[in-house]
Amino acid sequence: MSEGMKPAFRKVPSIGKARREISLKNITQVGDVNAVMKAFNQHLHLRLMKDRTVSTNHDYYTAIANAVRDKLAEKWIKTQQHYYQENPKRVYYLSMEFLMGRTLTNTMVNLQMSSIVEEALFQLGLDIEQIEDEENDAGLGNGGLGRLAACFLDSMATLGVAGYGYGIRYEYGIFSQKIDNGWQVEHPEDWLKFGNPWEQSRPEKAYEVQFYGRTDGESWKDAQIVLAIPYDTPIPGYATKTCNSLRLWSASSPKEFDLSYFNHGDYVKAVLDRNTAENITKVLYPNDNFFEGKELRLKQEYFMVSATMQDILRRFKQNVEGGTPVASALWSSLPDMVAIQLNDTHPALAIPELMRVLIDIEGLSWEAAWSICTKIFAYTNHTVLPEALERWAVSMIERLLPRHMQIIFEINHRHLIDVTRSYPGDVTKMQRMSLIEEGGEKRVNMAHLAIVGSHKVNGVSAIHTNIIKNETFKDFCEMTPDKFVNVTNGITPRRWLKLCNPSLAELITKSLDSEDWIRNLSELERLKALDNDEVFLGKVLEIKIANKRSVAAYIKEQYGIEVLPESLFDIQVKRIHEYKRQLMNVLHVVTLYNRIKKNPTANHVARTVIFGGKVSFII
Ligand code: D6G
Repeated sequence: MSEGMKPAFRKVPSIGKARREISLKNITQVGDVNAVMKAFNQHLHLRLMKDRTVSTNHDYYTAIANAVRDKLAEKWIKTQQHYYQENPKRVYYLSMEFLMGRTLTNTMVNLQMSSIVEEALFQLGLDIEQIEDEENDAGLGNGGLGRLAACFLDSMATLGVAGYGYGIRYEYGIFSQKIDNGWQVEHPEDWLKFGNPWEQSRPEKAYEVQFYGRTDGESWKDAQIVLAIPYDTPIPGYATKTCNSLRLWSASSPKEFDLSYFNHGDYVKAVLDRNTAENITKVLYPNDNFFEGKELRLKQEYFMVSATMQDILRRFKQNVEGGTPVASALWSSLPDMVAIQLNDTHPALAIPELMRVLIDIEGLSWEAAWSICTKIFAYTNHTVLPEALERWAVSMIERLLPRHMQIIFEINHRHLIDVTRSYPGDVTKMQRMSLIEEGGEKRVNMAHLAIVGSHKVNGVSAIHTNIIKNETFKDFCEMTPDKFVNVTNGITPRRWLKLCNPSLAELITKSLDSEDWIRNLSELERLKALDNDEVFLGKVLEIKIANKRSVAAYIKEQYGIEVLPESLFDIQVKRIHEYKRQLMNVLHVVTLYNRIKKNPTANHVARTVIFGGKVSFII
């Protein structure tokens, strides 16, 4: 029996003492605990068709995940029904990455059922922490950009905003890292191998996405078709009825994919070739802050954008006219009903795609379509590193998306007329502000496209926004200063405080005599009043040392290294990248070491320096 197969029967109290104490305090309804136990047993028996003698830890995880998921179903259906009835303005967050991590514990927190589930598993004699460990991370992102997307979803649901995440259901997310003889070795992470209890496929809502072909005047002809199948994940808000959706697309080939082989009788080859289409959503590009310029990545971007825009417009039509064709006057109300946030330029093809649909399919004039477009889109810039900025070769876009290339040229033509009007005769400014970079291989500057097609552009911290305003996009900011704003990135305190550090969360709630901080983090300001309170500070230190002991035990178990829990933990965990200055950090460690060597008897603070991170190799 392999390690992973060891049954999670509890020998000692299975959860940390502090965690169980918190659990027990919070349980008010014994009936709720019994109901969870019953649901767990039902899923084990009826869904997995197993009993306790043959079940693996993963089976227990699947059973409890399904029991928790059951609690979401009603909220999810009701929220979505409510959106159809009330028709609020929808906020769409388009992102090529969603770094969701694990869902079970997060769902338990947001549904306020952690204590009940923990107690139910305890009474069933199961080790909850071992079972939680069975869940694979949904690692559909590289770092900050993808985690920001995940945190925004949690916040929108908690605030009751009708928000939707749209992205790609990669079969392989970020690689798993092994260190072999000091070198990183990447392994594919098959996160869907045992199924994903949190997703619900909706094959009835599949769309066709077109690639290649040619333009005939202003229409797109002879394109190849790939199907986009939606998979929905519920996004419950914290302590609210709201449950929003994350919709991720998976590529599938249509029945008639590559008809030529079928027609020539090569049935097996025809079936095998379906993989070409299905490869589109196979793997996440593991680049953090680096533009690779591969055709498959461009396909991924357009695939996500095309399916998403069709879905957004379908929902709009369903709401305004019960699904029947929308009169052209009604299209002008689209910006009142739809806001689309572009997480970096990765989904920026949504701009020419919306233009194409409104003009070529819905019959709107260029002017009407452009006015709608620029009211709907907003663009978040994440980086000013030149090597990270997307600049797709015109020749590649022309081949893959011929009609979009025509539209981008037209957007640029009209944009440059505006530039000339503002700065007559300034040719170098026109060159700098063009969407098309000349000189060498012609390229589309996707940031310029995103800026021109949006009504707001934001940086992600005050300092970053100042750089994009004064340096990176200076010309654009001078021409349209009101477009540029700062929106400092944040994190959800539900996952990153309440869930990660339950003891500290409890102390905060007790000290403030309120749980309001869980929804409104600025409430933490009230802790300032305790900055000299010996009792409070003593408790904070106690919690901190207990947590550091857990980390020390983990490090011992994983790496066989003993660290001093009493030492200062100096931790840098992020993608290994030149601009993140891990090297500078190492030099600092060397400096500290030299200081100790020089003066060993001085009063040095013991320090444990911890690095964590993955490297992406670009070939
Ligand atoms: C989620 C929950 C499901 C609901 C669906 C609506 O999958 O109950 O029917 O969303 O999706 P749209 O019609 O808004 O795309």
